[in-house]
Amino acid sequence: MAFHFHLILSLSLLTLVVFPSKTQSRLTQNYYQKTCPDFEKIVQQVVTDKQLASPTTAAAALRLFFHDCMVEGCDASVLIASNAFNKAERDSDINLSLPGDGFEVVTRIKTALELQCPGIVSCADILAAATRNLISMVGGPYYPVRFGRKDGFVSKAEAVDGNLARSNMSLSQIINLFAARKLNIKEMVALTGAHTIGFSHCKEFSNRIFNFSKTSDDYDPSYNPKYAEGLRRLCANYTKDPQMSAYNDVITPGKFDNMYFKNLQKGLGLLASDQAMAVDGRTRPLIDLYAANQTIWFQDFVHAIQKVSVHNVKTGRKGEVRRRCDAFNNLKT
Ligand code: HEM
Ligand SMILES: *[C@@H]1O[C@H](CO)[C@@H](O)[C@H](O)[C@H]1NC(C)=O
Ligand SMILES: *[C@@H]1O[C@H](CO)[C@@H](O)[C@H](O)[C@H]1NC(C)=O
Ligand SMILES: *[C@@H]1O[C@H](CO)[C@@H](O)[C@H](O)[C@H]1NC(C)=O
Ligand SMILES: *[C@@H]1O[C@H](CO)[C@@H](O)[C@H](O)[C@H]1NC(C)=O
Ligand SMILES: CC(=O)N[C@H]1CO[C@H](CO)[C@@H](O)[C@@H]1O
Repeated sequence: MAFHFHLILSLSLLTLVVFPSKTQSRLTQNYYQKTCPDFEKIVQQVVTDKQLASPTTAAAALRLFFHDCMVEGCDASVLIASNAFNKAERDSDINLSLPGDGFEVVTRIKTALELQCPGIVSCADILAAATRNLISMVGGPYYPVRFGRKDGFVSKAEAVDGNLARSNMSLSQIINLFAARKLNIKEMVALTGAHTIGFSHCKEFSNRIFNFSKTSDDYDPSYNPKYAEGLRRLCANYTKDPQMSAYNDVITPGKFDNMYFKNLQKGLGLLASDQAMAVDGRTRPLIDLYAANQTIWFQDFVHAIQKVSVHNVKTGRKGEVRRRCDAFNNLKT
């Protein structure tokens, strides 16, 4: 009897020891149920108002969230503002194009939540929740998100380079970057379907539309000719006006649908990195699959974005709940 009891005790101790070491297991869907019961309601209200007033918000938040998770994990490190002592992530060269709407929607949600349940909800959870709600608001799938992320203590501009894909990288380089985050080729393609919304600045694809072959002022022949001509007109003044941008998905720019993949099949992929996926044998079958069946893409996108959204999250004392999303609580850095 005593022996039996002892065995059960050590078994349960074993489970106690084994499971909590997986940080992710501490995230739960109802994390704020007792401490901030209106959390999801407030997120939804603010997000709806903001998206209706500024339809560019959904794409802005999604890109911001992805960038946050790829550098230091999903810990709101991308939201920290630089100061005299620290050049933060968001001021790295690649982040200069991160749009203000993404930051602003998080700030608004944080302000509303601090009135209702001060010091409870992390900025990292706000960004994860807002992104999920915005994706579904523009036509994408709604998926469960687990909460309990803490905000990180580190945000360095120099940590960004090499962790995020650039449109001028080769497909192999991009595949390796995703692989370094344990994201395989299928997950990479499914995630990049995010380019079904939002836009890109002309300089991100100007080399494809002006002087492509260096010997004459032509465009990348993998573009659909009418599309290339349109882009050349749109971006004619881009060096004088660096804000000039084009929709990532020229057919249904504001809708989260599988048009991005159908576009790639027709030479309507905006970035060189987009078009490369339609040509390369490692990715083309997936482009064709997702172009043919949006349901399958949604399933794969949900799997992949859920994986991204728990990437390297901080829990317990490895992070804090920031009072404001753009500054560490302890201002000494
Ligand atoms: C495959 C590698 C990827 C490359 C090379 C890439 C590159 C880019 C570039 C250059 C832009 C335009 C930025 C600008 O000019 O403002 C952009 C926009 C965007 N990217 Fe990606 N991206 C990649 C994957 C992803 C992934 C995985 C996601 C999300 C899951 C994502 C979400 C977005 C969104 C939503 C926009 C539009 C932002 C807006 O309209 O404000 N991208 N991307
Ligand atoms: C891509 O462009 C960036 C910035 O324009 C440049 O610094 C980098 O060297 C380029 N990378 C490749 C692989 O060509
Ligand atoms: C393309 O090349 C021509 C001459 O080779 C030059 O005059 C022109 O400025 C170039 N255009 C761009 C956008 O670089
Ligand atoms: C480019 O600039 C010229 C002269 O400043 C102007 O006439 C033209 O409308 C501009 N084009 C675009 C697409 O903004
Ligand atoms: C898409 O795939 C789903 C799941 O495999 C299947 O049930 C559905 O019939 C497919 N739809 C089309 C249009 O092929
Ligand atoms: C959105 C955002 O914070 N953008 C910043 C990017 O970097 C420039 C230059 O450092 C800042 O002025 C922007 O505020």
